[in-house]
Amino acid sequence: MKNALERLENLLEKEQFEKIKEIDNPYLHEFLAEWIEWLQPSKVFVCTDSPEDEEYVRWKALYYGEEKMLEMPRHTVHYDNYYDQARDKANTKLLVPKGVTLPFLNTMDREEGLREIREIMKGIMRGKELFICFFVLGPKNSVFTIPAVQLTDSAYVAHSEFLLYRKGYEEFVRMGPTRNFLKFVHSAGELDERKTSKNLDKRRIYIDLVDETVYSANTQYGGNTIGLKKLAFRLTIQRAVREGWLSEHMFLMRVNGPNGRKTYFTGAYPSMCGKTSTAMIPWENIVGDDLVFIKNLDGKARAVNVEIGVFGIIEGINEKDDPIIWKVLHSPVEIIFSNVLVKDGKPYWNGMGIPIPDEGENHSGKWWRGKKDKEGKEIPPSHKNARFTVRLEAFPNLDKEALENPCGVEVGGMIFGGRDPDTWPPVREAFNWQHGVITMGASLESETTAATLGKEGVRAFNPMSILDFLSVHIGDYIRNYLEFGRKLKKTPKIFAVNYFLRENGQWLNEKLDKAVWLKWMELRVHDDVGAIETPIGYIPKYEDLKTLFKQVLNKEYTKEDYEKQFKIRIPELLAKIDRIWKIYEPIDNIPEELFKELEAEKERLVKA
Ligand code: SPV
Ligand code: MN
Repeated sequence: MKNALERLENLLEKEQFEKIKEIDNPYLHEFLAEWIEWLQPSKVFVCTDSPEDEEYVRWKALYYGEEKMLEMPRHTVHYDNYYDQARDKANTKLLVPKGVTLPFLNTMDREEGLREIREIMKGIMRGKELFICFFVLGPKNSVFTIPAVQLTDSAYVAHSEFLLYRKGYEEFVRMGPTRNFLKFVHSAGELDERKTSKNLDKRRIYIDLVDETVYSANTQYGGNTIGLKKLAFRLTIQRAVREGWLSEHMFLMRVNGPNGRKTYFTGAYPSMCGKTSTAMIPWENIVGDDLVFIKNLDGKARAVNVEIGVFGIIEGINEKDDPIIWKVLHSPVEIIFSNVLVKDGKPYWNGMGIPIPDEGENHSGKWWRGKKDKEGKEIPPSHKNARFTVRLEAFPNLDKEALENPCGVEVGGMIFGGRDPDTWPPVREAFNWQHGVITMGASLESETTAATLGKEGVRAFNPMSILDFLSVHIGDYIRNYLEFGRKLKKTPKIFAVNYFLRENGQWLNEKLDKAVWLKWMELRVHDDVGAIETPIGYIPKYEDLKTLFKQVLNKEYTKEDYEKQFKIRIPELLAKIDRIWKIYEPIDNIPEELFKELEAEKERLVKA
């Protein structure tokens, strides 16, 4: 039997083989040889960190028709199959050894799952080109760095990754023989005439937790395919819980306090609940909008952005509310638009605040004109989950130093937020780490959105906004969180926000009010303002908010609005505690502290 390197020499053209040979890693060679033999691509391209190799991928995305050029230089559009434009939760499964049960999570017997996915992927790349790409998660040369290799036959997926992640070929060369890397194998499968995945009945996303490998087949939507994003996230959560750090679904941003003070916040919100738009508030500074690693370095919680780009929701982005994103989307930086409306080479989307064409190419087909789909549903101009992919360096408000710092930045505050119509006030602060982790993070509920396939607007339990991605037992996950805080010399303050309070069908807040909550939280991190103690934590005083509304938004803030927004909704809060209690109660292995905290909160509410 030939060794892996010899097999690769046979499988690859000379120039490509030379690139692989540079990496002295038999584990990588074995993985590559096995999968190239199995997938049977007709051509293989290996991406080093060179600009030429990246350019090759970009060009191939156009050549194979997965992307099309738009009028603005460096802008392209990509379409996914009409029924493949959000994460497919039902077909995303964690492959676990026999006997392992993970509450809430979609698991499958590992042996069986591997057999099925291998069968689906056998020869799936015949007639196609395979791209082998190397990236790292987190900054390079740091305690946070995690290397990863991606195999994909989608130049769109590879191109997206070049916008979203730091290049990692040199890192693989430097590392030499190690098993310490994550592996992703993706195939879009057979494509239709629009170059979108055709065999959706065989769409599968299988996450092998044992071998730290993710397989994704017959899908193109980024959340199902971009290996380093939500697929890697499952693997890094598992590592984090084993090793005692945090891998979270959070933005990372700088809030600018008085006298040039810089305070960093992380924020965990489910998809489509204001995460990106919070991180993009024009007068604050973004570091990242989706994923962070947080480690205890010298007793302090320090965070890095896992990524260097944004795969953001485009719906509702308009010049007034999102001036920075708006400007970036209209400048000639490299951007992939997906599932938007295109007319005469220009992209349009729902809620962009200007009149848009009533016909053109969109996510439903080559010619859309207010038609209905097979289910009789009206098709809007763009998909609700239509997205843009762009590097963070395009944003003038990027905190570049924080993005690149190998030691990350100290976290001053951690925010949890969901889409909650009737229970939580717009902002409040936890009494302490444990109170925040349990009654805010672990008790988060949010209405479902178009970011996943399925019904929208249903209140759903979503602890730490992570449930869609969790890969370990929820009890272990929460225990790790509590333990992480206990070991810190200085814990970040924990806050909860809710931008979605409604009364009689009316929003109680305007879109930019969140900018005021942020400034208040910044002041609280440094104990610069007082607060009112309530049964569920500390809430702002009216006078402080009034001043901040004036300073930040030049807006009058009435006592009447304050009272409506910040009244403590006791029956709703009690009902919520009951719901959360019932969710955790039947599960084994939930930390005792969770029930104690919930009980204490309930008592405070009953007495109030
Ligand atoms: C999200 O839905 O939370 C996203 C996009 O950030 S996805 O890659 O689909 O997860
Ligand atoms: Mn996300």
